[in-house]
Amino acid sequence: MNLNAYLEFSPEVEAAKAAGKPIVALESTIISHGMPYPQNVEMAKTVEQIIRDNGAVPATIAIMDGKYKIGLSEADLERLATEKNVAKVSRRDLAEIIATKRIGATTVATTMIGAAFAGIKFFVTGGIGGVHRGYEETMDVSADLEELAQTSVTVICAGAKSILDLPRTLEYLETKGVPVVGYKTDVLPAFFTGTSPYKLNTTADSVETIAAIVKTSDDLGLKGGVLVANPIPKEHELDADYIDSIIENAIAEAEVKGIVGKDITPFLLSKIVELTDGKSLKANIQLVYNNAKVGAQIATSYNSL
Ligand code: PSU
Ligand code: MN
Repeated sequence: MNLNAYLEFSPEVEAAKAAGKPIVALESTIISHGMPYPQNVEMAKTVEQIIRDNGAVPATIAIMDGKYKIGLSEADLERLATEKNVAKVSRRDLAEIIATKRIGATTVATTMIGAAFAGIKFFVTGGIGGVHRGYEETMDVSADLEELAQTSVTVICAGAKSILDLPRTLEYLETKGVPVVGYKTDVLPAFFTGTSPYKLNTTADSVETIAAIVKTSDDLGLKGGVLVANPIPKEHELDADYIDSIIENAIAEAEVKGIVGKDITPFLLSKIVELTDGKSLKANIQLVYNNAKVGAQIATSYNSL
């Protein structure tokens, strides 16, 4: 069977493709495993609208009914947010979840794969997976990093949370040849805070510069993605010491409970929301909105090159 038989485009995305409009992909694990209901659905709809307001067309991606769905309806978003047993689909799970026609939410890795299949160059999310703390013991490195190394989709994020080992995550990306471009920053943003002690090699002060980097990477035939790190807006930042101590507590609880593998990131995310009394959720939503604005602007700029 041919690849297209596995893809199902929403009418909006289909029309955007036909018209050559800029399209921005969005992931669905952030909806099913990254945020509580109903804020997750609200966030998903608003982020799509922000992308439209900034001149691009949103394509939220998920696995449903044996298809890679590129662009979801409101009913699809609601299903992802409320159904039990929505699978968290990383690269290794992809063929299984499609073949067995289960409902699956795509991570950064599998959203990149779907976007590449669909001919979409840009993808907006909150945070990527990375090298976990305690990696020396567990060898837990997110498949997101391998995907960035091999799939040519630009990912706009707010850096990575300190649930991860940030310096090792940067080293890994360097080894794999993934450019990490700080948007108006020369240090890696740490998700809830706009800064960290970790210097970046590349800074861009305009969306046009980022679009030009992506275009040049394409022209050179370099495989792999570009990672754009866009700091959370100042007014939505959390206090660094406060959030770090919350994260320490969440990690300690995960250790006591013996949570590992694909369950660790969703566990930590929901624990952090609980321990901050929802403050982390508010910050998380705002940084995604900010990424949507910048991502749509980069995609629009790229389209005009
Ligand atoms: N980080 C967040 N929110 C998220 C995720 C990560 O702040 O929702 C999700 C993304 O879908 C990411 C996945 O691709 O978790 C990484 O999971 P793992 O660490 O198991 O690779
Ligand atoms: Mn892992």
